[in-house]
Amino acid sequence: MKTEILKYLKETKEYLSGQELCERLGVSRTAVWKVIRQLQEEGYQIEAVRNRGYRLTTSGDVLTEAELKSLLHTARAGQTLVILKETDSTNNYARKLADQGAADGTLVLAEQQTAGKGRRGRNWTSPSGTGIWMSLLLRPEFAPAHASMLTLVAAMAVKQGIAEITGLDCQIKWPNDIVLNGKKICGILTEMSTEEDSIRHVVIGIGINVNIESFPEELRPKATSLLLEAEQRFLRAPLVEAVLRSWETYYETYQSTLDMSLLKEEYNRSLASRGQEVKVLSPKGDYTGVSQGINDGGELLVEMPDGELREVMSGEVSVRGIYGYV
Ligand code: BT5
Repeated sequence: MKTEILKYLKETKEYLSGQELCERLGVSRTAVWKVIRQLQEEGYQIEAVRNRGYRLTTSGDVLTEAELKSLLHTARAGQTLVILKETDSTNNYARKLADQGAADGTLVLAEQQTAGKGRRGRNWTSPSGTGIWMSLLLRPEFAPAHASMLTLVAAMAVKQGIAEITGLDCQIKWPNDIVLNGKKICGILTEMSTEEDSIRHVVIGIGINVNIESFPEELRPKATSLLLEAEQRFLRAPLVEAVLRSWETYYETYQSTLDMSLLKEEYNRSLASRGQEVKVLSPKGDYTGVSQGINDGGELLVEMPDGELREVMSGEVSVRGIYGYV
């Protein structure tokens, strides 16, 4: 009922009478009033005027189930929602839910992470209320070998979602970062659980710095937020909605070929390093070459000085720009 009331309030510019709400929903005035109170407590500014009814004056930056459900247009992604005040890592939480049988498309979101994870044991700074810290659970039918490319697909969705909501044109730093003006605005961590030759589940963790005002000293040279770049605050829920909607479109395309063949052109247009010198930090020795974009398998093609084209897999290496982080 909360979701429906919120929807009606958003659709109605003028006052929505309590009587009308009761009739539409078939509930008592007290029941409606209780829900309005709950919404106010969650941060919505709702005017209640005698003989006229209720009016939503502003939508605060509310990240609740009712808010997201009132916005979502997806078939699966986010149709089951778990929203937490605090957790160690939404990826860990989603994995636990997966082990308990949670459905494909389940989305876990937290206001704050106390031990947000990056790749290879690194940390992800996730302060309260200022970012999107979320994990999407997938139960794909395809073989484990195809899962690494999901990070690239998710990166495209984040870039597109940010563009739609903020107008900002981000770039992708292969394989898992979204960057804006040379600094990291989003990181993606894809984790998979397999059984013999099949996928049990995949968790795609996405961290987007939305309204973060400042970063710890050591992150300042390479991290940024939408607020810092646009000098404006953004509501998180519409951004979550836009990212999930884009995700479904790109994921559908991906699933039709199970590689990047239909997506790579667009991906490469967004690639921060394209045509630039990059340093590949590999366990077998570092080397430098020119980034030529990804291939159908999602590997980064790096052209060596002698013209040899090396295919770089995401699992084994780090890629750095020659003149800085990107
Ligand atoms: C990543 O790792 O970029 C993956 C980050 C994934 C975070 C999401 S949030 C929801 C979900 N739940 C989780 O627990 N994780 C996922 P990596 O490429 O290894 O980058 C990590 C590095 O980025 C760190 O070592 C820092 O240098 C830097 N960093 C940490 N927090 C940052 C932030 N908020 N913004 C920008 N850079 C950050």
